Amino acid sequence: MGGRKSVAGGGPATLKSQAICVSSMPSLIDTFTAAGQGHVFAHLDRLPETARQRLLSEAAEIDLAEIDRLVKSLVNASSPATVDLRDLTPAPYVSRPEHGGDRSAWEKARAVGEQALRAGRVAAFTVAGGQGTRLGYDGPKGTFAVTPITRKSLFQVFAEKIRSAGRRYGRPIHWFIMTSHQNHEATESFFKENHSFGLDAGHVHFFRQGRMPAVDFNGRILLAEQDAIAMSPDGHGGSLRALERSGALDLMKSEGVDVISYFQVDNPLVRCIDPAFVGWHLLSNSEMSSKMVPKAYAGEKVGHFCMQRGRLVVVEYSDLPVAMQQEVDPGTQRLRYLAGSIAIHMLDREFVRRMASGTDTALPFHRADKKIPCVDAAGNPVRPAKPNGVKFEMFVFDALPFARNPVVIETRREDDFSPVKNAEGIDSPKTCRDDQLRQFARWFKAAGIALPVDASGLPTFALEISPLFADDEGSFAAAWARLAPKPELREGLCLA
Ligand code: UD2
Repeated sequence: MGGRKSVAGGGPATLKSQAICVSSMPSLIDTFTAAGQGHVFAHLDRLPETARQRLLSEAAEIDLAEIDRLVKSLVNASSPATVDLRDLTPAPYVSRPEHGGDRSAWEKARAVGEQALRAGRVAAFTVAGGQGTRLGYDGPKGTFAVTPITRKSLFQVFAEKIRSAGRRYGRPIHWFIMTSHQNHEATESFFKENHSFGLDAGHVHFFRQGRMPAVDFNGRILLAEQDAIAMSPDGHGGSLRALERSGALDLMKSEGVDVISYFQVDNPLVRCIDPAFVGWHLLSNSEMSSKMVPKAYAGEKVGHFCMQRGRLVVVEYSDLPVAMQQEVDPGTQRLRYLAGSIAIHMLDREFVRRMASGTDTALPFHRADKKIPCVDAAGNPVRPAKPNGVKFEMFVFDALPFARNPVVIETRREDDFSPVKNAEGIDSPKTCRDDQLRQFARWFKAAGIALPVDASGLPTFALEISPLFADDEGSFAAAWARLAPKPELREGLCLA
């Protein structure tokens, strides 16, 4: 197949980094000064040459016109732009068969998805640029160990699911991984050390997402150090322009890939490759499709799928008034805004290109007030105790209103969603481990073997099933049936 970009020596493939052109120093400084951001170079004269170059190259990354626009609309405005909550109604979605959905339509979708997979049209895409601050884990989040017995990392779980799907459909699946400046090298090294977890390294592609400078509450760009701008990742919405800028879309095109299966790095339960989802996306002639789960409780921290003046939108939990989050539908007696977004999407390749071009289709930026370590005008470090500035981020779900025929399908939470976000409590390593164990027990049960479980379905002993052994109920039943002799069902059982 033509056009593959892999690193010589069989290492994982790195796509283009964002092209940075350091313009001549005086003109860059003049431009910043004219934009009221000249203080960025206040310490330049005192810096050694390498530090000067570093600062200049960071400055050259910044689109000053964009920052000016964001400062005017989100920071300085007397009433900063807020999320538009007018005319919202709950979005329709395709129900699962067990909730009244049309079983034959689901079967057809699955068949269409499988055909696309056999034709090599689908790539996996993980957004892994986030910082894992809430988890308190120092390192790329994808390297965090999650499985109950063998302590596989998130990345390894995804790799094995992708390998397994590639085997099943007779076509190796390309996997694109978006990193950030903070974790790019560490992520690549992790894959190299682990030989890409058995995947062909030429099918694993890394690229960095873009960055945005943070500003203070007067719109002045903050310096992290005398020689460094306070830059942070531009949000998972930045993935659309990073896919384009890195050459990933061109690579997909040359490989015949036109469907991108998008998921977050924090969710090991995700069905990285779900034929029915691919099928619904293709049958709907959709440019962007999403999975929903019925919210577990009113205040669950997920986005809400809504319709707004004929367009599909996601309103984040932090933006939807509590009264609306709690509203009950009198007909069904369920939450009115029931459809929760779990950040699993299917994207059409050329839709991503259109969104990335930014003409008429730019994703909005959101403002996040944060405590941002920085240096003051004299160059002394400041470690703020309360928010001292603003970061700008894009959200991928803001692309939905621009998409043709977006479709939302229901999925089973227990088979698609158990993220690791917090060190303890909800969405923690413990809840995620238990959810994996419950899934294994359900697969055994469906194959006719009752493991001892508690009232919540949690097995009384820990075990593990590799995605290479089975990745759903059906494949488990088949793999278990082939197994001879059968292993003893006991603590520590690993099926690989
Ligand atoms: C996200 C969704 C929420 C729900 C939830 C499900 C937003 C704003 N909210 O909440 O509606 O769907 O997920 O789990 O998205 N990331 C990057 N680069 C960045 C920022 C984030 O790659 O600049 C990745 C990050 O590595 C992670 C994902 O995006 O995989 C989610 O980021 P988050 O943890 O900030 O999102 P969260 O949990 O607030």
